[in-house]
Amino acid sequence: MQRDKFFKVIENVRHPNEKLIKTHCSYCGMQCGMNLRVDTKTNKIIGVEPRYEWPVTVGKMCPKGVTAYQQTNHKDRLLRPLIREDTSLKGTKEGFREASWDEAYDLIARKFKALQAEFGKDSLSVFSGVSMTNEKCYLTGKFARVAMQTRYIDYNGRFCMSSAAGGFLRSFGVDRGSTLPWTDLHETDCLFIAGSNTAECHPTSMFRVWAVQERGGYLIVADPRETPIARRADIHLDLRPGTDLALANGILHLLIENGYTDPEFIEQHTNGFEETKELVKEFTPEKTSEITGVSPDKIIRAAEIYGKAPNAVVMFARGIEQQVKGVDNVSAYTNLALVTGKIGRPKCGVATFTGQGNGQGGREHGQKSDLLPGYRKLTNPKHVEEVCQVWGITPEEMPKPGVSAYEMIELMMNKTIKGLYLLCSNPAVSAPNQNFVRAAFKNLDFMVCADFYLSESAEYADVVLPAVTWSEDEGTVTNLEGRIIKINKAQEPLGESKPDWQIQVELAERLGRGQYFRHLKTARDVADEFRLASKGGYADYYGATWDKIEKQDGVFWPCKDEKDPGTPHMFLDKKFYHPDGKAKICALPYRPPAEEPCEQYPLRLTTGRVVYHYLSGNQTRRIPFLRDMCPEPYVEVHPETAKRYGIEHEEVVRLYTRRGESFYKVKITEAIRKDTVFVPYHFGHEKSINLLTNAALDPISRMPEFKACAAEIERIAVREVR
Ligand SMILES: Nc1nc2c(c(=O)[nH]1)N[C@H]1C(S)=C(S)[C@@H](COP(=O)(O)OP(=O)(O)OC[C@H]3O[C@@H](n4cnc5c(=O)[nH]c(N)nc54)[C@H](O)[C@@H]3O)O[C@H]1N2
Ligand SMILES: Nc1nc2c(c(=O)[nH]1)N[C@H]1C(S)=C(S)[C@@H](COP(=O)(O)OP(=O)(O)OC[C@H]3O[C@@H](n4cnc5c(=O)[nH]c(N)nc54)[C@H](O)[C@@H]3O)O[C@H]1N2
Ligand code: SF4
Ligand SMILES: [Mo]
Repeated sequence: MQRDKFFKVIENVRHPNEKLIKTHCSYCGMQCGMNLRVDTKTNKIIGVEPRYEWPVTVGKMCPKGVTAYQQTNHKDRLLRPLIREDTSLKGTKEGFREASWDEAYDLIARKFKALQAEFGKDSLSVFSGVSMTNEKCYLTGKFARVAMQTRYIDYNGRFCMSSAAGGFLRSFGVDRGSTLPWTDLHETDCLFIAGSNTAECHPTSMFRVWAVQERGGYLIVADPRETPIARRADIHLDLRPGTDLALANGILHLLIENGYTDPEFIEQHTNGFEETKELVKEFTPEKTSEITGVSPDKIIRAAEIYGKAPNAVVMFARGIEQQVKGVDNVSAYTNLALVTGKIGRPKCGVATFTGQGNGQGGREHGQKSDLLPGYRKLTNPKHVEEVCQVWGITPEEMPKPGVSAYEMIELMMNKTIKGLYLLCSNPAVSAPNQNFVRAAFKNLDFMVCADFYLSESAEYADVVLPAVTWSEDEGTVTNLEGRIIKINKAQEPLGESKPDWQIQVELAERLGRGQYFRHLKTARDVADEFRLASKGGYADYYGATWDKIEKQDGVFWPCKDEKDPGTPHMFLDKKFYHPDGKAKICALPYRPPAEEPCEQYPLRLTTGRVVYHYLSGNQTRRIPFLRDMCPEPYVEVHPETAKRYGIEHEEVVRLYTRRGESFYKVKITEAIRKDTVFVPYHFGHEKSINLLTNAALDPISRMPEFKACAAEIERIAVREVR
């Protein structure tokens, strides 16, 4: 529909007493621009419309975005704190009673203090997430270290962005998810996209992808499944799950062999080329094909297309990152841009599809076990000193680095960690190896969970605190480009719910640490302190004031001061962030997945997403339209594989691995490899595919291998399924 026609239509349906609040979607890293429609009589959100003037998504939204507003006044909202009365019912929705905030805070403070008095400061932990604003993410890091005084804090980005972060840090010396703005993408000549189901997971990027092809450019997609984007690709590299490192090395070898490199760029701006060239020699098209299962001619053609393209962008997502060699995969695909010099200029570069709404900002400001605001390191005394000055504590008081998200859960199991403050994550669905995770949560002495709906994880809590949705608070988030944008408040918090930052300021008071928090009276106060804390770090947000964000349609970090407009393109000066200013081309030997198929478990299981649901599904499973479109998980099986097992479409089968089992309806589809099965992970309790997944961790990013493990299907008596 044309823009003007569209506006006529929506003007007609506008409520007489209606105001529009300019904001962005609550869900993925695209952060589509939207207006929330608010009834000025009731001051309640009543709907949404897209924002055409937003340069990144120009009026586009997906099915989740157009229904996101239905979260705010949903009947399932938690309106008051809950206290668990019956601990024998842990792990269920039952056994809670409503309580006042005072009572909840008193109980939390009493329990936390008692655990720390008996078992030391580090007996407590914080597990958080990045669906929160930068201000909340920043304050959560400070709250853990200054108010709870524990070393144990980590967050759901460990399951999401940590391999991309690790790979970019190694290759470039800096981790900004995209080296170029999205508004360049449609103008490039070749998109090489690996392990991203873009059309379902970042749908509002697709018009730029199609534009590349419409202009005569090329699309190369590496994915074990024929996803919607793979279907339209010029080359679909249909590899076996977990074999990307061989594929990237094989393509790199051909780029070098066939003279597609940029020797001057390599010489002046990179290290590691010779060693890498030697290492990839053995990855001939035949050997690469043997490991990956992709035919040699496709590999040769992909290298030729990428090599010849005047401008090209290499992009990837969790398909390559959620592996025990996720960091290596990121560096290996990044190598393609570095040897060809297709980086550090417009329309060229490398980008990961950052997942969560604030997956970029949330990983930069201190929620990770080893990081402080501005991407400062806890292991660097100068960095610690700088943050201590803002926080008003001494370096001796700063807790040491902790451990990664899954490793924290292991410490809960062995009772090193006895208390947990969980917010903005639902690990009882989304963490790997669920049988273990759920037992670890049961093993805790005391658990607090802040959420706006009673999540599967909240069922394990002793106290549940009602948080607010994104539409009931303001602050900034950083989208997948590295652009800092503003989320605006459309409605007052429902019931007695409160924003997380306010909960933490009030709780700090009860924990006897109020002096470090009580000056923070509004989200803006937190924003000002946060900008200061990031100042001078390489993820410098100091110059990204709310006014500048408003004036310029967002601000790309780094943005050092009031005059600095920010940095849409990284490395235009060909200066990378390693001390010698050069990027690193990495020589990366091939490693197989942690668990390979065998006689007992002959199939490869991979997991991921569908367009209708978001992450653990705690938000989207409650939205009627989304639930109707995808009410339950299923297992994708190739027709030939189905025949071999004698199973039919929609029949329920038992799917199992070394760690667990679940029962799914079969979805027979030719869009998957014969040796691979796929299950979406947005469902809880006995339907969670994470009962089966492997918690093997990448040695650098500590990211679990959600994308590859060995599995088997068992035919069971056909139940009532049709
Ligand atoms: N609809 C929807 N959109 C979302 C989300 C959501 O939950 N729902 N979540 C957001 C978040 S937090 C994230 S992290 C992103 C995730 O975005 P994506 O990474 O695009 O999503 P996934 O479905 O996890 O996996 C992507 C693809 O990887 C493929 N794959 C599996 N194994 C391999 C492999 O070994 N190699 C390669 N090359 N590919 C493989 C899968 O077949 C799948 O098509 O999406 C964001 N957007
Ligand atoms: N098998 C498999 N497992 C996976 C993946 C996979 O591909 N396969 N992907 C992984 C990835 S990439 C990710 S990102 C993780 C995500 O997994 P989770 O961290 O579990 O993600 P969410 O479902 O977003 O959980 C956020 C929870 O916090 C609540 N919430 C939202 N906003 C706020 C807020 O501002 N404050 C508070 N207090 N609560 C809030 C929501 O209601 C929800 O219950 O899952 C990982 N797990
Ligand atoms: S879920 Fe992502 S793509 Fe869909 S409307 Fe929201 S931000 Fe846009
Ligand atoms: Mo994610």
